[in-house]
Amino acid sequence: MNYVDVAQARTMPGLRIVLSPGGPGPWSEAAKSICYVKKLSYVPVAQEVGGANRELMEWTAQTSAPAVIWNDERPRNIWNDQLYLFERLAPSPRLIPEGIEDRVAMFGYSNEICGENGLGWARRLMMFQRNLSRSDGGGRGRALMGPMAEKYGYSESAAQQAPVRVAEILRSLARRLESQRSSGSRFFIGNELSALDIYWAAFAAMMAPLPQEVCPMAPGLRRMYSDIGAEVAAELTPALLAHRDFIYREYLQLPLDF
Ligand SMILES: N[C@@H](CCC(=O)N[C@@H](CS)C(=O)NCC(=O)O)C(=O)O
Repeated sequence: MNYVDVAQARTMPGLRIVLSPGGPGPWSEAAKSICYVKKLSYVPVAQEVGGANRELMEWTAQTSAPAVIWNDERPRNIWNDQLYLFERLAPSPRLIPEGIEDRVAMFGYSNEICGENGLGWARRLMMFQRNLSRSDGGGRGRALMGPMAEKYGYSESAAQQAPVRVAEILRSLARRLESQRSSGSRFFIGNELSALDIYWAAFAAMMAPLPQEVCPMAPGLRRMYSDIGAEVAAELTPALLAHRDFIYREYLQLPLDF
């Protein structure tokens, strides 16, 4: 991935996406995957993971990735805003279902994965807890994790609750997939690919990263993503992982490149 820096990106027109380099950040990977499916080209811009990101703050009024900027329009910093923009710029293939019931379900489940207090959020709290409670103080990880833990709502009690939340969401996704399968669909919603399938595929990395050949990660990051505990492991069913594999195999780009 050839990143430009924020200062340079601000002078450019078109679609620019600020991404976290170095690993499969699930929100970033989902945005990249949606662009891939829609054949939307964009300029990748580097965020500094855990850093101050002052120029990004000036540009987008926040410091997380992904941030999506189209021409002079307001920056889109949240997954659903980003999805609406991508859908507008490239309506085909449609990733937001047309029928209202399907649309409500798609956004509801996607919010459970991507939204505040959702699966990605809660998994991250679990990672902070593991890291911050290490007997060696977490080493280099701690310098990175400390500021991020604060930014993303870490507290000991929130972290205690996190595996329960992750497990609950996985259970619900697995039930949905099973009922779709029994009515003859291979997708979470209706009979075609929606953004929900892509969100699931991207966020599954936070529990079971794809093999190193297609998802090259630093060993520490891979360990952190894979260290899910018994409660979450019990709900991460073979069917959920098979669905992740199906979506990557049929629709997305491998190997991943960050
Ligand atoms: N704002 C995004 C979520 C983005 C997000 O949480 N990004 C994290 C990914 S772990 C990030 O940028 N972390 C690195 C940092 O904050 O420096 C959304 O709601 O769609």
